Amino acid sequence: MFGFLKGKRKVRVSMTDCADRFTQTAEDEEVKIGGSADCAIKVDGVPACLSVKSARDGGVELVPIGDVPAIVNSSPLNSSLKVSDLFTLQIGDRIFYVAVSDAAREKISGADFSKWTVFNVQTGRIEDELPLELIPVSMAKRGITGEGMAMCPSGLETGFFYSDVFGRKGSSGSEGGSKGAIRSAEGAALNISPVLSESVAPVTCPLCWLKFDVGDAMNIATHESLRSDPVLGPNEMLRFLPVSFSPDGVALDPAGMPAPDFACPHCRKKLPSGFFDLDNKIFSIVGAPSSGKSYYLSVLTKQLQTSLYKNFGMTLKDLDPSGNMLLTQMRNRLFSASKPEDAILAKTALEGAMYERYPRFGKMVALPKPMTYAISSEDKSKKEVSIIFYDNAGEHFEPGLDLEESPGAMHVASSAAIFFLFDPAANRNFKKLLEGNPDPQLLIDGRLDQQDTILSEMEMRIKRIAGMDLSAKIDKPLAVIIGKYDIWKDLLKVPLKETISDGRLDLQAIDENSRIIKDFLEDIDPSIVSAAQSISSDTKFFALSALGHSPIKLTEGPSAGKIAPVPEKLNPMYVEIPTLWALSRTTNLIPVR
Ligand SMILES: Nc1nc2c(ncn2[C@@H]2O[C@H](COP(=O)(O)OP(=O)(O)O)[C@@H](O)[C@H]2O)c(=O)[nH]1
Ligand SMILES: [Mg+2]
Repeated sequence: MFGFLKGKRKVRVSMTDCADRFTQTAEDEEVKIGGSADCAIKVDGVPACLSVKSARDGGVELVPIGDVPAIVNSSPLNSSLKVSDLFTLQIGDRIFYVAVSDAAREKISGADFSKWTVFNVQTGRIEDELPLELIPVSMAKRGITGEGMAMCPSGLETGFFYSDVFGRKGSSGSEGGSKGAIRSAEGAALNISPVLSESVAPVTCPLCWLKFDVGDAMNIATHESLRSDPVLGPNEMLRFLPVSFSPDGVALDPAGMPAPDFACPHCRKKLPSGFFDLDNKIFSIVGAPSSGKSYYLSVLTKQLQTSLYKNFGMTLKDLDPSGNMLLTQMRNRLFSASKPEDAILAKTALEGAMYERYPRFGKMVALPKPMTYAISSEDKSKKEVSIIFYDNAGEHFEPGLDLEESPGAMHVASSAAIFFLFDPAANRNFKKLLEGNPDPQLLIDGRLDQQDTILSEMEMRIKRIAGMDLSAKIDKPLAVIIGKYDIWKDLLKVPLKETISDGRLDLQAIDENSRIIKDFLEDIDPSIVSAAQSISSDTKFFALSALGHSPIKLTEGPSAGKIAPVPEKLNPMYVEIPTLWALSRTTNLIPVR
């Protein structure tokens, strides 16, 4: 107490070792860091390196001691230096974070030292996220030299230069890399520590959902001698950053062959054709297992194509026939079947055919394949848009699945709009009201209804990834869809309005229908309504049916026991309306009234 009366204040210093997260704290008028006996904070095997004191005019001052300078905020400490409440410290090859305020201590204890973000100092582009000790191997594997790269534990913004910690191994560049540039631009005495900033004009990869700058996209070699990629393996063509181009601007691979296909610099997978020319929108379909996502998606692409053309004179084009193949097959199976057993769509298995393995943050994970379509208008003033869907296994939305190990549903965080497909056939209150209805799904017992949990889990994930407060609302459109409308349409006492007329989408009719469906759902299960409204400030409620009829339970043949649609009764209802609404919210393509 009254320490200031003596002219000197004590400083409380906490130093955390990045390797083992071990934290030492000492408090005194002067706290020395190093290996000698008078050091209150010990770093074995080195002499005393620096002393931490309170500065005369407030704040904290570092004073070098001994011959070998410590590196503070990525610069050798050659003379005394005033620091703010948190700084990085490197002594030999050991790295530390040092806090001299309670706020900084809290920040460090909240950081996740098991996960380091590797980023480009100048562009802010995040390259990787992985444990510290795996960084050099991962960088080498991906052909990144480390020049201009820095890293910090997840939760902190200030980090260490890669070259300071791991040396310049594998680097072919000179000293004049980004580090030098930053130093000369900002001056040696200023804060030159690598700070993670927001990336500039990034696009989101539709395959691994990481952001990158357009200029960082890789090209895919075409010359047969260039088969084998250091990351993707011997069967894939080399991914490279182009340095030469043909006269018409197409990148040339190292063997001089035109290489027009692009790959994401993170996962290195091929981007859909036209990716950089289009306005890309991810529409995420979220729903419990068996809520009807796969049937919905299969019917949607067909209905959307018809509706866009008939009502608005627009075309829906398959942008990626090989990537969309599974969905095309499902759709053909459903619409060309002549008997129920031929129309059954297989359950979407977690990590099954709808998924592919991608490198993400240094490990291989299974992510759902994107299905990409382009919508174009005859009106050339309207930019062509690509819409991207994924067919997830419902398990991917359930709580308890580790996001890092199984990030398969993380597209919700990058999406332009979210469709939450609510399954009335799995909801107890709905089932009570539907007693006597012959739909075989209503007789399936013992299924746990986790739909409200799935919705709140989705909210947590989106807000966590966006770094948002849980009480804040996202502003992207959220369509809450009560599916299987064929089963419950008689429960709705008020008729729904037509939402398309005279070549326009009637937003007022959509609003009115939304209110009718919301009020109805509120009576049956208010938890879904309140959860949905707390997620997005742009929530609307829809009703639709992919099949338009109740499927039947097969009693004989190899598919006995399975539930199958009846091909001649296929009669989709309102299937494309939420997509048209989401398009009207996120593009200028759809004429509205
Ligand atoms: N009554 C009715 N049943 C449907 C409809 N759409 C899908 N189903 C049934 O819902 C079940 C689950 O569908 P599926 O698309 O595999 O669900 P997913 O797990 O969410 O992909 C299947 O038995 C379908 O027959 C519909 O519009 N009406
Ligand atoms: Mg499915």
